[in-house]
Amino acid sequence: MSADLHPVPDEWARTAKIDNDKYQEMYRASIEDPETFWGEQGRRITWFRDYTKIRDVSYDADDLHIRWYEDGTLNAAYNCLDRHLADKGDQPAIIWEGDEPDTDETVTYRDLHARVGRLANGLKALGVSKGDRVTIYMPMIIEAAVAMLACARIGAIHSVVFGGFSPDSLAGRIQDCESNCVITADEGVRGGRRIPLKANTDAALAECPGVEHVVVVRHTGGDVAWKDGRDVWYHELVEGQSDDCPAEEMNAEDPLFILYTSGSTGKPKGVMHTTGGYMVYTSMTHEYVFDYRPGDIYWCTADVGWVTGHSYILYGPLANGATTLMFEGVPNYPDVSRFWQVCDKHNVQIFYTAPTAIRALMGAGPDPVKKTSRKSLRLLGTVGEPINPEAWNWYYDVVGEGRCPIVDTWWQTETGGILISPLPGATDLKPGSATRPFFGIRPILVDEFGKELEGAVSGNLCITESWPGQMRTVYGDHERFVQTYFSTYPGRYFTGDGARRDEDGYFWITGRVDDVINVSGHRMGTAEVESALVAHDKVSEAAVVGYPHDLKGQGIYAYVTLMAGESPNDDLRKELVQWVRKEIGPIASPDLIQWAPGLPKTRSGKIMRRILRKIAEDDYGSLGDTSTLADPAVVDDLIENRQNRR
Ligand code: 6R9
Repeated sequence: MSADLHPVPDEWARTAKIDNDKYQEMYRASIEDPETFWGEQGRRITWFRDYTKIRDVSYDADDLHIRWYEDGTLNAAYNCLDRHLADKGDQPAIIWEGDEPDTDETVTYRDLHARVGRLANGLKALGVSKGDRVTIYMPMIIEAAVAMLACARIGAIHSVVFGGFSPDSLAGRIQDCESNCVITADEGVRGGRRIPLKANTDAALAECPGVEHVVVVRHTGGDVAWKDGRDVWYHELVEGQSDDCPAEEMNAEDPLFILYTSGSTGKPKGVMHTTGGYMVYTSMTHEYVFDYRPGDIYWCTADVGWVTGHSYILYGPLANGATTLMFEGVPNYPDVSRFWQVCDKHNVQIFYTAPTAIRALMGAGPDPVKKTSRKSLRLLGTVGEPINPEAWNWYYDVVGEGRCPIVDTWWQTETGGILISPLPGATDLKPGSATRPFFGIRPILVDEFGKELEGAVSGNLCITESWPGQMRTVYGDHERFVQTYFSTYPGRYFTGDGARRDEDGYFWITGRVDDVINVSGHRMGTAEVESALVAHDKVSEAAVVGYPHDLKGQGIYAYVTLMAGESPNDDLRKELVQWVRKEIGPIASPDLIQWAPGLPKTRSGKIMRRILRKIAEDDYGSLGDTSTLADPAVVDDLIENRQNRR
């Protein structure tokens, strides 16, 4: 047995919902007879009208369609709320912990049901109805969850935009899905700093004439501008509304939400998820991957603006009648013990966070962790990017004191839920490996020609069969859906990730193989940062690549060519960083800018990113084939002048 293998602890194998025998048996059943398997699993949620059809899927580019439970009807909010009222009405549904340590609030299932009902009726009073797109631009407060569920209740499609995005990014997302209603707050607060959400919304809406209503939560009480007739306070909208709002009967394949995510080309795409399959899949993965047991306090530290927040703060946990903790703040405010203090304060059993947070906290040493108890913790999880074994071991030894298994969960906005992950009672752990596929998931590795590779090998990660939580289309652009995911390797879903499979069949995700950078677990398309840079009037050309970054996993490295007559200087460098923050948001800020008099291009004018990546990684020895370069001197210059990166 290899030294860094952590076998399933006996107690876990005995008490968990799924042990290894059960995993093997269920996995086999899910692959051999998916109809029966998913037909049974579909019953874990409540249907208004039962389904008779289970799946109808074709990955064929000419007729690409993905349908699950297509003649069933249900409502996502009903599944998250109403069905728990009889036996869990008084149980906490959401525990909210504010940015300041002395602020918190607990909402029971009964309270949450009532609050969702009132807002749903309020939205209806504004004229929002089934199929409308509602943009939600909110801090991590209970009203964000209420807003999502209120949309689901009336059949409106929510599009949550992360509060860290700029007015321009928000505007682009509002325009793309033609939202007519925005729900926001006066301000957000994170780590003691205020974020002007309403002011950002106002700026965005200057470019979005189609928005008729802006619902504003009073959160900090900060001053805001007001547009009469368009803006309405949340508390005034819900005042006098009935708690009771009948849940709209939705078809399984009616859209539940759109969530924008960066791709390797162009503007972000609106990943569209539908109702039935998504609810089945998030509820099932939440129960089994986290071995959720009634009464557990479960905490996922993501923001609801990302898919992890959608599936594993909100829909999965609430569908299971769990208690989910929602945290407004950041890991290092007021100090770097905050995560563990919150675990102690609320008696958290299951804790799910991102490797970037673990690396940052690891940098502060073990003492801030050790001064907290963490006795309640039973299981730890990670998501968003590969976790390096060093960080894994620190998480395991220092945070979990060697007592808590770690589930390293691999998945994507597109997949809706977790596809590759250990199950804590079934899977022996290896630090840095996402291990084995979840039920019904068939991952394969292919070479660049699409040939399936066998055995212990590295390749491009594809999934051959559909699963209920899979995205259905790119909103408004089905062709882009087909092109992006099903054309590189016809007949398969291509993830954009590379992976290695070891001799035990375990998967090790190595990272993106396309032009997407993973910065602190957040996806950023290089093309997006490039187009922001070239929009600056002193920039003539820009190329952006990722490079290894100790805390963020990957950092953003920009090569910038200035307009003729402009000369590089540090003020301009700062100005460009600010510019990108303003154009996209702080998460897109370049970490390093290198002035580049020219960019390496092929004779047909394509930028050779492979070479730029190597220079950014300080790996000049192996630039690979440079024979197609139009002007090899450009590369020598970039290597020589790499010191002027900052
Ligand atoms: C859920 C989420 C998806 C991309 C994905 C991959 C990376 C996510 C990972 C992981 C290694 C893990 N990723 N989880 N890489 N190990 N456990 O993060 O969705 O924001 O769409 O990002 O993140 O590269 O393709 P999303």
